[in-house]
Amino acid sequence: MKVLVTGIDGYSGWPLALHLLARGHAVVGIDNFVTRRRVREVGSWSATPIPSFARRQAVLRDLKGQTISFYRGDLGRYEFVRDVLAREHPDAIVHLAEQRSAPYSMIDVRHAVATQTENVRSTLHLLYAMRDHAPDAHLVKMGTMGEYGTPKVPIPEGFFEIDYRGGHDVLPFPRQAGSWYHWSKVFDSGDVMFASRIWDLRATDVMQGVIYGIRTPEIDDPRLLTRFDFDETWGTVLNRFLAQAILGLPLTVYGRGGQTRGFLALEDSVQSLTLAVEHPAEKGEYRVFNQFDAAYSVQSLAETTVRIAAEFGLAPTIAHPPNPRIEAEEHGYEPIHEHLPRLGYRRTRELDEVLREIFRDLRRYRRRLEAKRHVVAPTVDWRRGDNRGEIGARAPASSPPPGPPSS
Ligand code: USQ
Repeated sequence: MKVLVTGIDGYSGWPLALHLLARGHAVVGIDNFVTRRRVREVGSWSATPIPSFARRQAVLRDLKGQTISFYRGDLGRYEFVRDVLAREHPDAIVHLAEQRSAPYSMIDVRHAVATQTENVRSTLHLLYAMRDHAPDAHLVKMGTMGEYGTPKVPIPEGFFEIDYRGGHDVLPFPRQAGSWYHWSKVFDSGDVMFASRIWDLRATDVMQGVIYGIRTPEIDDPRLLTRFDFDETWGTVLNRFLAQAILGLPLTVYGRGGQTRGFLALEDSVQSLTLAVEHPAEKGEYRVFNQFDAAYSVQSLAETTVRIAAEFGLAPTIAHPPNPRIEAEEHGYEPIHEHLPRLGYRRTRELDEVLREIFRDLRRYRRRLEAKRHVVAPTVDWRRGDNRGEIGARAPASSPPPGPPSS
């Protein structure tokens, strides 16, 4: 198959591209490198030194003889999207190129509006370009489990049966997102569902949980590493806990720590997306996959991190700063996860094993973590309208120690 990966330079996009290539697919990529810029905007960088995309392509060619056709450009420009689809005619499009951080979207009105307009616009541009230039292609759209919130009933995969005042129907399950970012994904879901219906497109909306991890089997050389974010805005919770443990900072469990989410190792996320690509939806079908392995509370993940950290001679403590977010801190969580296992999905990575792998890798990049320790603590507060003054406010007066140039 020919697979177009938008956001190919990102945390998930790059390992996905490597995996698709390893399975014999042709890969075309798009990126505008906005994540690299925005991570710099909050004063941070990837713990892993990641080369430029051109260098990534060259390394891939030298090491594995594989090539990626790459278009640098912005999905916010319709002509660009249209031209790539008209030229490439992909069989599948994995759309990862969206602003992916909840805290970033909550910084202030500019960041909220940028998140929602960019995310919704890029998806609409892809849908229109598919309609006219790749009507048989299958869109695998990255959504989020966070669209559903934390309701007191089991969370189905997209749709549920309902009896109401004598009527019966199968309807989209209600969405109760928890940030402007998560709401942007809700709007996308509505748009993709509607476009599939009116234009007979194929689409899979992936409600993905929180990802953790640093490696996939194809990342077998340090020059092929993907980015690893750990700052308050771009790092996901478990990756942050590991960075905090190495830095000797307390693990920041927000509030009571009963917040429970579905989690997934990077490698298994790549596996799931590949399964979706290789088992396309039917024409006119809009299907929803809940994509996670297991649900954990934030507190239990902090405790697991402490246990594994001890194997590495580290003794992190757990702190409970006031929760900067507005979210339930004690709740049930029962999401359903049946579609992917039916397609052959099996969990390949155990939590403890992945944490050990991250510790081993991150210790090598300790100096890069040290250089940015001032952007690890939470500052973006959901209650405030303007958080700009807080971001990176703990920056040291002297400049940080130099590290290898990379984002
Ligand atoms: N949390 C802490 N301490 C921290 C960071 C986070 O307790 O230092 C808590 C948060 O309050 C939240 C949970 O951990 O309850 C998850 O936070 P997160 O930052 O790891 O994840 P989130 O903001 O929900 O977003 C991430 C990705 C996003 C993806 C989403 C999947 O950034 O792209 O869509 O996970 S989900 O959470 O299922 O919506």
